[in-house]
Formats: sequence, C-alpha cells, structure tokens
Amino acid sequence: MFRKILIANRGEIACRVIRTARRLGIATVAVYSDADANARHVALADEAVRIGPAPVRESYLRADVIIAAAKASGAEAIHPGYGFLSENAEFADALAEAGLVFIGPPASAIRAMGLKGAAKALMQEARVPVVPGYHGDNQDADFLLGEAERIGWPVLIKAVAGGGGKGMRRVDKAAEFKAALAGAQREGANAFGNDRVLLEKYLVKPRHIEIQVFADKQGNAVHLFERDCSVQRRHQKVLEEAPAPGMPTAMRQAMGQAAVNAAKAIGYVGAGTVEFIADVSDGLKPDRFYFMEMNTRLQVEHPVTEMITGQDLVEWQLRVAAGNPLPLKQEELRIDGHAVEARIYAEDPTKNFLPSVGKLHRLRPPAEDAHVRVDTGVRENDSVTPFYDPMIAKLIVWDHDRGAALRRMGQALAQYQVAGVTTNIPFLIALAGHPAFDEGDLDTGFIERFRADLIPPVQAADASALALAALAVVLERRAQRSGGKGDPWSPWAAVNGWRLNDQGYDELIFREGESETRLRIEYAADAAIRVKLPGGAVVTAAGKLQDGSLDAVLDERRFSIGLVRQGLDLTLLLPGRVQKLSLVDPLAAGELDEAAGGALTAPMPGKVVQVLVAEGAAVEKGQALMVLEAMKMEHTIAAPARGKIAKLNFKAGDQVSEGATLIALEAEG
Ligand code: MV4
Repeated sequence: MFRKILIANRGEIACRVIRTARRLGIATVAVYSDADANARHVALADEAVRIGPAPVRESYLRADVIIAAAKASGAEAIHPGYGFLSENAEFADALAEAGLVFIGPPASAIRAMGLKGAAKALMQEARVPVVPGYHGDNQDADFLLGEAERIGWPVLIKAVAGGGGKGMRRVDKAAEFKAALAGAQREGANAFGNDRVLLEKYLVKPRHIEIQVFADKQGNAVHLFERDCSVQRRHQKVLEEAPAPGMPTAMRQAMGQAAVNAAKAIGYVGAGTVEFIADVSDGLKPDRFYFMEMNTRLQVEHPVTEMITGQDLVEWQLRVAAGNPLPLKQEELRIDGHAVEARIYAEDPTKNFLPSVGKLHRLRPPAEDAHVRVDTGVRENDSVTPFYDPMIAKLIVWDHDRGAALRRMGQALAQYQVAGVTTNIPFLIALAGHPAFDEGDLDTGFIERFRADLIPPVQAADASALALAALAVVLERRAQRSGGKGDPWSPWAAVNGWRLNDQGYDELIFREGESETRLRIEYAADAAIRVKLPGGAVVTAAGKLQDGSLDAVLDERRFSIGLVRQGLDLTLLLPGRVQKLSLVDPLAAGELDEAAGGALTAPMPGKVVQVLVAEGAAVEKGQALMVLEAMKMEHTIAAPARGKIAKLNFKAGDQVSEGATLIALEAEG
C-alpha cells in the first residue's frame, strides 16, 4: 500500500479521500488555491501545497504544478477526485512518465470512452445494449436524414464529444431535421471542438440508472449494483438513490453483467460507472436498458452505493491502484437497505437556481450516526465563492427500506441550518416528501412536471416566526444592557436613545421584502413577553438566546431554532425553513441601517490597495474611503452615511480577513 498520496482536488471529495487514507494509515498531501488557503481539506491533510490563484485554470487544472507538488512532497500516487483532472488521459499519461501512480483507470480506458460514437461501437462489439441509432462516420446531412427516417421519429441528435446535455437536439419530424443537425454541429464545434454527431431513437420516458463497477489489475471485475439518478435539473443530479426503486432482480443482473462486460472490453481498472438509460414507458423491463456513457472516475453519488453495500469505495480504489486484487468477489456483495443522497447547494430555487455566494455565517449539519452521513468541504464561517461549484454538502441517509430512508432524509434536511447563503434545502425537502417521488414513479422529467409543488413562492413570516424574532430582539438587547461588550455600530446597543422598556410596552417593526409588520411588545412581570400581532392575536414568549441558538416557548409550544443577526437583519433557521426579517429602527435613519449592513467591513478576504481618507476627516454619504483587492477584483468601501472617520484600522498593503472592521465611522446625528 502507498505510504503517502496527494489529492488533486478540493472541497468535499478531497476531505472524503483524506478520511479513508487516514484510516488506512496513508499520509495525505492536499493542494490548494489562494481562495482555499484556509479550507477544510487543507486543515484535514497532513501536508498542503499551494498551487496557484483562485481560478481553476491557474490552480486545480495545473497538471504540471500538481505533479511537481507530488514529487516534492514524496507522494507516490495522486487521487484526482471527480471533475478537474479526473478524466484527463494526458494527466494519467504524465503521471506515469513522472513515476507516479494515477489512482484511476489507464489512460487508454479514459480515451476509449471519450467519444460517444466510438464508445457505442465498442460497446456494441462487447454485446452491451445500445440505443438504436446511427453512430458511423458518414456525416452527410442527407445521409443522416435518411438514417433518422430509418430509426423513426422522434430522433435525438447528439454531439459525439458532448456531455451534460450539450449538443443534443430532439427532432420530431423530417422538416425540422436539418436545422437541428446544424445546431447540434455548431454547439459541438464550439463547446468541444468537434462537430461530429450520432443519431438515436429518442426515448420519451427515460430513467437514468447507472451501475458502479470496479476492476483490478489482475483482470477481475465486479459491479456494486445500481444507483438511480433520474431526478435531475438541467442535467445536474439533485437526488440519487440505491437501489433503483422497482428494479426487478433479473434486470439488475442483466445490467450488472452488461456493465462488467463494458469495463472488461476496455481493460478497465479501478472505480467506474456505466450509465444506462432505461425506457420506462411500460415500467422497468429487463430488455429495455441501453448504454449511454461510462464515467471513468469515482462519482459524486458514490456514497449511496457505500451505504447499501457496506464497502468503502475509496479504500477499494487505493487497494486496486496499489496493485492489490479486488477485496470481494461478485457473490460476496449484497444490497442491504436503501440509501438516498441529496446535494445541498448554495443556490436560490426561487431565482431559477442562481448560485448564492457569501459567507456561511451559520452552518450546522444534522448529527451523523449509522443512518445519517454528511460529506462536506466547508465549515461555519467559510465562504461560497464564485470560483468553484457551490455545493455545500452531500447529505446521505440509510434505512431498511425506501420509505423509511425518505422520511429520514426529510428529517435530516429539516435539521440542517445554513445562514449567509440561500440553499436548495426547502426544495429538497419538498422533493423527498413528494407523493409521486414516494411512489417511485421516476423519470428524468420529474422536476419539470412537479415544478409548482417543489418551488413554493417565498412565504411571509407566520405568527410563530414573528414572535420568535421579537423575542430574539428583546433577549439580545437585555444581554447587551447587562454588561455585554459594546459594539457602537450595533443598533442592538440602543444608540440614539432607542431602548426597550422593561415595563409597559414597546413597538417593533419588521420588514420582509416590501411589507412591514408592526408588533406590540408587552413586558410581563417574569422574563416573558407578550407579542401582539397585527391581527390582534397575542403570543406569550420566553426563552434563551445563546451561541446562535434560540430556545423558546411560545404559549405552550417549544422551539429550538438557529438565529443569526447581521446588523438589522435577522435570519431565523426554522426546521426546514429560513425566515429573513429586518428590524426597522424608527429612530435611526436609513443610513445607520446601511452601516449595520456591513459596508465598513471587508466583504471578503483581500488586500487593502488604497486608503482614501485620514482619521478625523469629515466624509459625505457615498464617499469612497478605501479600495480593497479581493479575488482579483477591486472593491470600493464607501461611507454609508455622512460623518467623521473615527478610526482607520488598516493601511495600504495590509491583508484583511473577511468581516474585519476596516473603518470606524462616527455617523452624524
Ligand atoms: C437520451 C434521452 C432520450 N433518448 N437519449 C441527457 C444527457 C445525456 N447523458 C443523455 N441524456 C439523454 N439521452 C435518448 N436516446 C434523454 C436524455 C435526458 C436525460 C438523461 C438522463 C438524465 C436526465 C436527462 C434529462 C433530459 C434528457
């Protein structure tokens, strides 16, 4: 076995590989870009080497720099994770030349599966079923139209070098064929530098079912059953599970055998996934599955296979790469129970899943146990940046059967607390709990079909959320007054005479988007408050606020939620739901509101390029005060209000960490 390996990746997969290496007594070398200097994978590894600036072209894709790092650190092998260099045949070749082991398949196997048409021809020879179609050399438009007529409409045109749905066109009739062909060719040429296409019968109701395979250098190959990844959004997997719901034993055997044949046909070694498309227009039928492509790497969703087989696939990879035979034979592998994985992304489903970048002010995953696993590469206070994939974590659950696993997934998702970025957690909860999903009636059109159920409109805060927010404000202000450290910028510190009474009543106004809600707070003799809602209903609230958690009792109901405040903004982390509210301070001007929003703190880690003002200077609202360089861009820090510079905490050339207070401004009035 290896004594030391380098992991040529970042994020959760780098952490995942390190975990197994550590357990096996293998030393690990992490690599990192400037954006990842303090990342979790760097902290977990035994050693770490900087490989360049944040952009992947200048860091995680730099094969030469990574190979040099491996040699310098004395690593014997490189694990590529997924993405980046994992399916790069030239990288595999370069490692061999450098005397390093690539923890992955031979370069020849990567190349064999690189082009769809050639891969299909190889698979046909190996008697692996392929979708009926044409994948030959003739690219003449009239000839291809003739082939399409022979195949029968609808037909799918696919760029041979395509992937992830790029360069794909569905054609329903002859009249549309040539325009679609030109489109697919153009997309193929632009995206992959290859305009060749193949034709396939278009399957109207497909399921994505893939088989995990493993092969060793001795020529043995096994499969570790299937995963169903039919629930996708724009070719991005969202939920994956194993085994596939409703899979007949005969079909599992046939698919497993076909996948093993595929691996053997190309001299495969290591972990691979053979992707099939199953035509489910008449349910799952043992003779209606077809080879799509082979992914010559460990996949994102490998944990569901680990959970149902009890095997550690990274351990298998390491053993095989070191020249050992496969740990188990086919007949020793069994499926136990059901596993589901959800990909938790920093993205906003209500904004067409736009990535949501920012600092993870709170990040509390559910507790891990025999049923719940969390694979993640980020920690609380890390940032989701525009440089890399915005996946925060993979949440994997296991249970004895699919229904139990889905319920457990719903629970675990509801416990996940994330503040600072918007996540797809509510969307995942709706998906895992959807009756049609529970039925196992899956196909690749699932998300589009149930879109309205899965992406509910943003909900206004209900009575409990408002009462909890009001309670949090009162508790925080009580803590501030009883000797809490004074942050002069905090509106909670009751500047401007804004202070809640302990007797009588107060009024709080919360803003949510465009609407404002006015609450009357009455102070009871004990520590409790009574919150009077706009409709007239009254909620009695008491509780404790500590370390970002609010434990409260509203009337007779207990709540334990996460609570994050930044300036006047409050984020309530309710089970499975995030409620954002802003406190409207009737005494302070809107200016203070902006100051509290963090304008004078560093928005991200970076370097001070220029200081434009001196201490004591009078400044106007909007005046540029400081220029910060972060992530290769310049950011101007402007005065949020008219006032005087009380203190400059940094000078040009200083490094600042995210959230550092750059300037103290004494606002006027
Ligand atoms: C297909 C298909 C229907 N018929 N091929 C999409 C990406 C690529 N890996 C294969 N894809 C498809 N190929 C034929 N002959 C439908 C899809 C497809 C799809 C496949 C798997 C998962 C999600 C999908 C979403 C849309 C289309």
